[in-house]
Parts: sequence; structure tokens; C-alpha cells
Amino acid sequence: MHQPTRRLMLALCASMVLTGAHAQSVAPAPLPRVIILATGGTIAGTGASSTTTVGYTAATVGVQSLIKAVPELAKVAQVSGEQVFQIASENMSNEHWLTLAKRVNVLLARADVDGIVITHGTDTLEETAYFLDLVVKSRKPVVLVGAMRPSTALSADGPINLYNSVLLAASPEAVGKGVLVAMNDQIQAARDITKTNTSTLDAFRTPELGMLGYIQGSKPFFYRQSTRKHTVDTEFDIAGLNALPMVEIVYGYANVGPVAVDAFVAAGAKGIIHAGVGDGSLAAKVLPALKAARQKGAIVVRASRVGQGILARNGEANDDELDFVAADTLNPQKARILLMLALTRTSNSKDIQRMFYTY
Ligand code: DAS
Repeated sequence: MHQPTRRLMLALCASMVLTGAHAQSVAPAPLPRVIILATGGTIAGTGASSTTTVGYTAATVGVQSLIKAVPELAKVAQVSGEQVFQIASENMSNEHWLTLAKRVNVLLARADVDGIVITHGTDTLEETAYFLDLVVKSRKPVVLVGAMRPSTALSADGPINLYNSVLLAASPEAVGKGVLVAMNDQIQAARDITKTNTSTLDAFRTPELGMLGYIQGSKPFFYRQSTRKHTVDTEFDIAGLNALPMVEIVYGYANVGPVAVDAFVAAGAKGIIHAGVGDGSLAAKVLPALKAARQKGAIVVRASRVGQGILARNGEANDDELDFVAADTLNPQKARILLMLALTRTSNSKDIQRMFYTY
């Protein structure tokens, strides 16, 4: 073959191969795979009319309908759904938590799953989030989401909350951040978030320690992250557990007496969370019952009903002498979760106090 023609042919073949390769190299990467685990709640709720924002029925819409209602999900992830429960979250139980956590860990161990979103009622959302924060054994994103208005309401917040949660669970920025909550365009950490209003859209806040960031224009923006250990860095493992130790909460208030403490101990409680007034003060009428509880082997944790601030060890009570545990900044319902998991590992009060300063 004439030399210039041969070179031309080779150049042509090379350009065809490169073009082909180039064409392959610009093929869009597959979207992340996010699984939505639905448990019920208002996000799956329906009301009698579009203006019904209280007095509706929670936990009536199935996960496939939730996904179908937000076709935009397909732009940010390959989404599939599982209906794990269909309950109002005031009915969430230890057994529900163990079932959910085990399913999350099985799914996240799969190479073809990049993140998980859990749709949930708002009443105990902060508790489920913190439980998972302590027992999920993966760095992959787990995002809890709820809604303050039912799916049938004018300006229902569920669809945009679900969209934001899926895009957060699909984002590399959320990897390793612990269990997150995405509602009202905000990103919040499981440990410190709490429900602060019975019905408004901005009910979920992290009042003093602050949210982690925002979701805006289909992108997550992180400005801080938790300083406490979570997920793969915790010592808790629920794989072999079918039950959690009985831990109950007693509330402090003027004129409180020992009846609740005595009743919980008689019922077999292994731990008592005392949600005290102020900095966890112990009323003189309650202290003997708490001492008796401790002498019978129950762990007593001093927490506060106040909601914010450090519950100081040896502050309003001599915890060293009483052998009680201080809850640090955990609210009573989250202190209960940590104590239940702590009791699956140890009954040593000093070791448990370490855990309250670690998680
Ligand atoms: N009962 C509430 C619950 O299921 C409804 C909600 O706010 O999600 O938590």
C-alpha cells in the first residue's frame, strides 16, 4: 500500500478507536443505589382534606406510593423500597429497633447498596436515629426522614424531605458522618437532634450544639460534624441480640415521690433514667428509692428534663458516693438508649460513665 495512504488509514483507525473510547469514557456513571426502608408515620399519613394538618391518620401510604409521588428521586439515585413496618412511631419498640437495625446492617454490607433512607414518624424519630447511630456497622449514609404534615395536606413537607434525604444518602459528603436526619432543608446529627414543637415544619432542631448543614439546590452543604463516636466506631453489636435490657425513665417535678422508681424496679428494670429538674436534682423523697434501686443492681443515670446543657457529674448529687451515672448532654430518652446498649456490654457503672462521655 502507498506509504501516505497507509499512514492515513492508520490515523483514521486510531481516531475511530479513540472516538469510540472517548465516547465510552463520557458515558454517565450509574447513579448511587439508595434503599428506602419505610416504617410509617405522618410522612405516610393521610387526612380527610387538603387542609387537615392535625387529626389525620399516620402510617397509611405504602413505600411504593411514597416513591411514585416523587419522580425526581430517579434523577439523584437508583431507588428501591421496602416496607419494614407501617406504624405510628409512638408505637416503636425495642423489638422494632432490633429488626430495623439488623436489616440496615445486612443491606449496607452489600456492595450494590450505597446508602439507606428510613421514613419514620416524627414522635420517636430522634430515638430511632440515635439507636441506629450506635449500632449501624457501616460508614455508608443512613438518613432518617419524616414529615410534619400528612401526604394529603397543602404544602406537604414529606415529598421534598424524601427527595432531600435520598440525595443526601446518595452523596459522598455524607459518608462517615454517622446517622443523619434531613428535614426542613437541614442536615442534623442523630445524637443531638430533638423534636421541639408538636406540629410546626421546623419542629426538629439541635438547639445549642447546632445542625450539621443544609440541603440547597439538590446539594448537601456540611459546616460541622459530630465529635462523638458513632456507627463503625462504637463497641455495641446487636447482631446476636433479640431483646434489650429493661430501662425506664422517671420524670422529676415539684412534689414528686418514689412510687414510679419503686414500681419500675419491682417490674425488673435494669436501669433507671432520672429526668430531673434543673441540673438533674434529686428530690429528698425520691433519693432513697434511687439508692435502693442501685443497691438491687440497677444502674441509675441522672439526666435532666431541661433539654439543653451538660448534666454535671457530682453537681447536684454526689454521684461518686451514690455510684450513679451522669448523662452529660443526652436528653432522657436518648440516655435510655445508650444505657440499654451499655448494659448489653457491662454492668460496671464507671465503664458506663465512660460510654456517656464517648457516644
Ligand atoms: N404519630 C406521629 C408519628 O408517627 C405522626 C408523625 O408525626 O409522624 O410519629
